[in-house]
Amino acid sequence: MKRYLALLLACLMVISLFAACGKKEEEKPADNSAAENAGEADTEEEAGDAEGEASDVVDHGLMSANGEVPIVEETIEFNVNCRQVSNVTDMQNNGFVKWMEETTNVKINYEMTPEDSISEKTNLILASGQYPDAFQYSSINTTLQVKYGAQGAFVNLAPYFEKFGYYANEAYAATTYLPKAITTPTGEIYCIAGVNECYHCFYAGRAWINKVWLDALNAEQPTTLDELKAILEQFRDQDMNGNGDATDEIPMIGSDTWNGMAQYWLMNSFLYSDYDMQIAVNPDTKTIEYQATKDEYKEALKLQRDWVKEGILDPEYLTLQASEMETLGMGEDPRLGFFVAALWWAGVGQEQVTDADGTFRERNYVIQPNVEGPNGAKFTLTALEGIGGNLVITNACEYPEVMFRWADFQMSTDASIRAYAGNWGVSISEPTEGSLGINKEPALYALTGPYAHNSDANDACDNVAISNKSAAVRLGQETNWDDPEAYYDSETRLYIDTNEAQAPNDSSAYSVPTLVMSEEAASKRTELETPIRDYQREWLGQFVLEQADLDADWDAYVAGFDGLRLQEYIDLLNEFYTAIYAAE
Ligand SMILES: [Ca+2]
Ligand SMILES: [Ca+2]
Repeated sequence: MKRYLALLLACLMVISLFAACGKKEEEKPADNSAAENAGEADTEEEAGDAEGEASDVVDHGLMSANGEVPIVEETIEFNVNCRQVSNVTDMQNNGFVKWMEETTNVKINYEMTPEDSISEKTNLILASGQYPDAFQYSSINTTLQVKYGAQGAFVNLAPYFEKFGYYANEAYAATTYLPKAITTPTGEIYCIAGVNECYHCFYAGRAWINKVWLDALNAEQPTTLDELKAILEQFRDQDMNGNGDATDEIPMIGSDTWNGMAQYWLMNSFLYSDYDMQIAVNPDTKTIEYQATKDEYKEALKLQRDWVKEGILDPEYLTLQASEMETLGMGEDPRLGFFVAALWWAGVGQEQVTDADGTFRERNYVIQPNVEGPNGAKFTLTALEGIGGNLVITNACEYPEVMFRWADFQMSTDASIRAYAGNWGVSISEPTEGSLGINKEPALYALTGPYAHNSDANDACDNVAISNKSAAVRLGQETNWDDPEAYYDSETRLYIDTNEAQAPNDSSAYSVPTLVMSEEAASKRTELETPIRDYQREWLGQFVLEQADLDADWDAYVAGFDGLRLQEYIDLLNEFYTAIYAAE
């Protein structure tokens, strides 16, 4: 800490010197002497409390103009802790990492930790006080940022964005949620977060219906709950898979796979469900409300209770494990009529089962948009924040400004494409003249081999570089639209399905955004959430399976939230929601 302050002071002096002389950025010291003299500035206490942006920024005057590379003339090295992901087999010798080093003159010495123990490792390092220069993708969430940031362990980057930000600022300006989602209640920013606009993740509350069975019934895809019910009844009553047994079809089911909870897919025909805490913004009052005590929620439970009783909603939907649903869906005869899951392969595998008609079974299931409920409600799960992993710079870093610029440069479009798909001339090439991407906009690049993320090429650095993985970058891959098979590339199909079936029903006005809280509030939030979530889920199951009575026991259920301090929880959310978002 003391060293950090000293550095800061030294740099302050350098900055003011430059300001006084009116020197330009190009006229900078040729060596690191400013840093070496840092210790001598210790006594000038008054400078430590100086206000304004410049006082919080370390600048050795070694860097090129913002956005330009190389960032420094003489190579500077940093030690960075980072998570090991399976798609980057050797981080130190990774093609993208090498390219970054050559391009920026910033060399990173990586200390890698396997993905499943990175959180534990990070906590150990944080407790030890022996910090690397930075943590990259090391599970340092906003709660940890606020905690250790307040202790001075992390560099407040807010003024760095202002003074040195170029590509990061550009990337954030193109979103609605950054930098808000990483700014503390007192205005600090303790990380550079990447952007990851996974389009199909924005509307990931999907469901899939058996198109072969629909065609056999001469039925259109349902648009209302009533129409859906009529179809499910047919699935129940008829031998849809033609195996001589009219009872082995499962009309509707879900599981605990990603967004596989059918209870919440159905809920969205009554009121907005976030599939998790059952909280939603009321767009009229701009406040957060609790959904699971509302009349509409009760109506949705009644419907599920009735559908279970009628044999069109399999009661296993409440408890089924992801792998169990896949087992049900991948047997010799297709058995699933309709299932809820973000990804179709959670229900029927990915091109692994070939049906009697010779097609891959997964192609026989088409996306089913949310349907309208009895009161006209039709929502869809929406979460528009595309935030990637982050880089957190610590107080051990001698050149935080260079580290910042290094991360900032990774957010340029070129670096982001390289990190995502690999290097030009190695994994990607210029797209064919006039070709289109997955998004049917002009393509940005063409793959020259298998997608580097899925191979052991060790050329791309996806999910571990600090990238601007915008929708344009993700969907900019050249696609041969003359080939009918193009649609069945997973990313392409998910994009098109999401765009056509989910996005038109955007419910983002109801979706609770990221709320960066004070340390105390964040820990209170965590403490309150688990019991509330458990209680709501427990009762949902009991009501639907008639272990509790929706009429007789409803009031007791609602009253039970008092003991879990539900109101305190909602008030806490609103306190921060109002502070961060209500001004808009
Ligand atoms: Ca049947
Ligand atoms: Ca059958």
